[in-house]
Amino acid sequence: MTAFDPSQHPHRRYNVLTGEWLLVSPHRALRPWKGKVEETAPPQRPAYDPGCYLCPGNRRAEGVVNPPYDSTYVFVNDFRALLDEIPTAPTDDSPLLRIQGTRGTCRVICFSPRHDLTLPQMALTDIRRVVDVWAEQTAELGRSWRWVQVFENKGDLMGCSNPHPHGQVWAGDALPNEPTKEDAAQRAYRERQGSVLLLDYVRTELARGERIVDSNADWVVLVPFWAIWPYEVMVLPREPVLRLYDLSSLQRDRLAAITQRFLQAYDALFQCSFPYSMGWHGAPTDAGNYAHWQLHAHYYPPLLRSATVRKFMVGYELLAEAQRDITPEQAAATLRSRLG
Ligand code: H2U
Ligand code: ZN
Repeated sequence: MTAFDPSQHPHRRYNVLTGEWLLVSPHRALRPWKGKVEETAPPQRPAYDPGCYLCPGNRRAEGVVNPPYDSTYVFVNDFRALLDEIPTAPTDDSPLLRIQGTRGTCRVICFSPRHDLTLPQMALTDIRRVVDVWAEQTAELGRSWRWVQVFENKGDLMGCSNPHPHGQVWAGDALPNEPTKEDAAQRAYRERQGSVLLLDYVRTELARGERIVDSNADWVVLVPFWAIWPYEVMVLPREPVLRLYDLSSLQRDRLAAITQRFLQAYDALFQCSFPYSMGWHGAPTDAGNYAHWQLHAHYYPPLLRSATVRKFMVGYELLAEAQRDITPEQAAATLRSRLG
């Protein structure tokens, strides 16, 4: 038997942020594919679409008319998943049937008045404006709500309902599952090691180099050691930052720049507008002590080997644990080769 090689032999990797394991099966990457082939989106869209509910001046589904906005535009989601006010929820007697009332709000963030653009196609100053809106929304909603989730679903593969460039922000009084796991892991690490988990992680990755996609004076883009999705990346500051609104003007400029660069590399990967779900995780916005936190973004793209072949989270993933074929190191090398 030959020596163990993580680029060839099945193994498990530990996600230090969530405490979950991942199965890596690099030898499977070359298996034949006779499964679902996704349609590719029509390449050209008009700069203005009279039928789009996000374009300036258009009427939305519930009758509200968008203003003639010329940069970003934020509005309260007409079909929000969380409401500011609800009656007090009853507690159930059974410990097996736990329920809690929850309050919050949801907004939609239009990134641009231009219907035909995506984030990486926008001018750098306009991407920078989106960074400011992410920060402003987190600051404003964070005054009322414990968790503010900024996110974007891009592409119909990720269930995005409209190609007009936009993201969302949901804010609520509960700490949802993913940040709860990250909070516990970062807190435990800080208690054990006396340092911040994700700062130590970035330093480790910069020293190793093999999973780094790109970096600049303030930011690192990497494929995490424990990435589940084929071309998943994390965006991390080099210095301690708790929340989006703590970023300096220069850090925001450099975030816009590195985001534009790696999103263009995403698009170049399979010559398509690369779909993903992304979102920001920063310290919760209640009065707790969150010195163990470090701001970061996750990008979860579904595509595996072309614009039309996606990864499904099914079978073993749903019933046992997540699994990937190409290694995070291979994915990082491929993304690096697509940087402009
Ligand atoms: P996606 O980012 O998943 O496409 O969702 C867009 C949101 O826009 C979705 O949450 C909202 C939907 O509720 N929306 C409105 O608020 N008004 C509309 O007129 C249509 C869609
Ligand atoms: Zn539009």
